[in-house]
Amino acid sequence: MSKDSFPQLRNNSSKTALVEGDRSYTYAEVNQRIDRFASGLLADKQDLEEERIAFFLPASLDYVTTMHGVWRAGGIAVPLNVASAVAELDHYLNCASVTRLVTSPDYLESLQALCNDLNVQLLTVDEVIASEATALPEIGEDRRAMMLFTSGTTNKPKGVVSTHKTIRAQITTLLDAWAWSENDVIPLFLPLHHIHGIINILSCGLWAGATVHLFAKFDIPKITDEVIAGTYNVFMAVPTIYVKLIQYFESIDAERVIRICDGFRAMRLNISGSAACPVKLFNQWQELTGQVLLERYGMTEIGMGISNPYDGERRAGYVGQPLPGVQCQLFNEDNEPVSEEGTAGEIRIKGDNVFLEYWDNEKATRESFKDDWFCTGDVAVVEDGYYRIMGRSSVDIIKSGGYKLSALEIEGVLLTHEAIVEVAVIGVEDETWGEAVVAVIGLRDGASLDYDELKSWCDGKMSAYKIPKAIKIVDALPRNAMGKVTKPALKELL
Ligand code: MCA
Ligand code: AMP
Repeated sequence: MSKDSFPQLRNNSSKTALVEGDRSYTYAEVNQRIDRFASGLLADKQDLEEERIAFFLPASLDYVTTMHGVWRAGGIAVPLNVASAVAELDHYLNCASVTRLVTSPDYLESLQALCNDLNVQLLTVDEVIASEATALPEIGEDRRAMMLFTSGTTNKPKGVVSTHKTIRAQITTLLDAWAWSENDVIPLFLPLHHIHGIINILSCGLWAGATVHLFAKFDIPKITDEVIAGTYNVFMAVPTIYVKLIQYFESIDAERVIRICDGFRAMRLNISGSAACPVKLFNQWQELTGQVLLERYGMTEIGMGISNPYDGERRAGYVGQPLPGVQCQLFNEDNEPVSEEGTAGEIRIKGDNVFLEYWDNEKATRESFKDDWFCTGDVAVVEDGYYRIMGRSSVDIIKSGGYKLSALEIEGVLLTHEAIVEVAVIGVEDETWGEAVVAVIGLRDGASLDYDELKSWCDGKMSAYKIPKAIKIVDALPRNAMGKVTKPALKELL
């Protein structure tokens, strides 16, 4: 990243950048640690030349040090999901041809065997950090910077590669649109292998010179204590988090609920995104806290694309208008632009915010662009000047708790179970999770399967949020004349 990025870091400001538990770190401390980490990564090299350095770290000073250190040394940062199963990590490390994996001492033992198998060097942050910073390379804005894995309609997640320029565009448009300032204080409890946590919260916060409070998980009692104390003035989360907060309010005494809601009321901004925010939830949150949720729409490949306004009407059930610098156009099934309001079309996006490529997958990259527009697969309509997301064009994509899941990937794992001969995974509407994963299963003759048995079998084979929440055993899956499973028909079986 060029020298004018993350100005407070570069200026060694004495302001607090990060709070982690009872420790806090100034921009100057973080900056110097990043330089020493980048120097250690380089050792005797001038530039990492886009070497893929993965990291398996919860939200922490170490995470920030590693991400920025890789950027400054000219590598590609590959942040991994710390809730991943080993088989998933195997895919990420292999797909990205990762050479080094950085983690904390806590995870060394569980990652060592995998790293040995894949010939990946496993290191802790402290092992990498050099005693002194050395000269770091100039990194052009068009260089590759980060790879995030995203599920698609194919079996295995693909690596979405963004350049330094992509990341800058994704951050800077939000700084203006959401009026970030160095007075902001925000909690970060979302996972740090997705845009929402990485760009919208952590990177915007650090670029703006704000203070980011890091949590390894969504710890409701601790976070709401800070809300009561008036620590935060901005809050960003997926809809499931707001649902879980409301459920928490139902389990605590009324006095505490009032104090928490007052804490939210005093904030300057509450944002919801990553999945549709139901109108009921939007209204409940406003009644409880007085906050009118700002809903926005984004995707790993584009960062944020469409947002309700900071100043102006935030309309329930709508995601607003394209952000500055983001070109957005709806297209109908004949590939023609849709200009009139009220007609649905696929959202396609152009702009510096759009990713460069799917790693090592030229075919998928080519197929995801039409005439230089990135095709999101999301269908929307414009009504009275505001975009409304109507859903996805593929039934094989499920959004659960804000995570995008591939039904095919889950089916692929379930099919390796000895009792299962056929399976179809679908997303079923759910008040807490948005959609819940349900598997419709056909069994081998004479076999039986109960849910708890399948759930524990899935443990370790996939991240917990991918494990079906319910199963339905059927004699045969419904198929159309072509022999293809008809997923919409499955929902009627449930
Ligand atoms: C967890 N559980 C679930 C799910 N997830 N059950 C059903 N569906 C799910 N999706 C179960 C676990 O199996 C466990 O069950 C119990 O809930 C507690 O699990 P835990 O992981 O502790 O849950 P949690 O901490 O309450 O997690 C909920 C969460 C999390 C905090 C909302 O899902 C989350 O962080 N989601 C955000 C993901 C995100 O950042 N997405 C952004 C990507 P048991 O007790 O039986 O074991 S999208 C993006 O970046 C784009 C660009 C965008 O637009 O933002
Ligand atoms: P991901 O691939 O995890 O980045 O997820 C991106 C997808 O999340 C988008 O393609 C949309 O389907 C969905 N999404 C993000 N924000 C919203 C929103 N506000 N409303 C509805 N869907 C959303």
